[in-house]
Amino acid sequence: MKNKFIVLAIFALLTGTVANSAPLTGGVTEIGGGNTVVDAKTNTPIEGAIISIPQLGYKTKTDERGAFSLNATVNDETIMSVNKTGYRPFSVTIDKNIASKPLIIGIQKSEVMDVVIDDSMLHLGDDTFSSGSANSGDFRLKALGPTYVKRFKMTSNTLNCENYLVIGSVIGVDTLMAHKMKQNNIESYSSAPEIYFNGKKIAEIKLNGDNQRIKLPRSAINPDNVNEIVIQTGVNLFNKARLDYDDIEIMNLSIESE
Ligand SMILES: [Ca+2]
Ligand SMILES: [Ca+2]
Repeated sequence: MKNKFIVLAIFALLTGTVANSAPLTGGVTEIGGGNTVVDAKTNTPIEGAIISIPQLGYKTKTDERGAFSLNATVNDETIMSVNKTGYRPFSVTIDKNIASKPLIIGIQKSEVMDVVIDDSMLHLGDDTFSSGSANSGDFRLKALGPTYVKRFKMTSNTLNCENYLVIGSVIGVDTLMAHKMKQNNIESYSSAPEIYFNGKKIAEIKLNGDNQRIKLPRSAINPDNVNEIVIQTGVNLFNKARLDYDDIEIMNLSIESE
């Protein structure tokens, strides 16, 4: 019997059509080999892609066959990121179960108008959290504080497109919804992290997960000028004694225009 391989492939929708090839669309498929990074469109193996697990301080590279081994011990959910020049930053939340199986990862070529806002791991909060919080066992990076602010340029061409803020991965969000979805096991949930674009609130992050896409209102864009994204983490709604920010980790922020 052939082994089953979990295929992790997250693909953006390009003008309404799915830009990936058939073998990588399913959740589980049968493809030989170990961990591999391929081009999502052509299935060609990608050499020299950097695989990192920031919380473990782990980094490795794909060989000429696009193959890599994960010589890291993954227990709780953690974020794995794949970076390669010319491709969109990719990240995925993995756990012990996923990491123990061969991973086939399809990454997408970047488009001219893509803007990478941040490809590092960001920890928002105050470094205080209960052991039952989502992914608390994995937090290693020091918190930046409750707020992340980043300014970046957007061209006037973006006014002819649909523009999205893409969040590669989010872990540690302790909202009521995350609790209901069993992403944590604490009763004292927090308000949802909020996202602002040029001062206008555009979304709340209610759940942990990968590839969260938030549409940017066209009327709020400053064409050929500086634009600003602010992410404000939530507040524990049960801790009346002091302000307790929800500790969360975010990886890979970019703007994609389609
Ligand atoms: Ca906290
Ligand atoms: Ca948290």
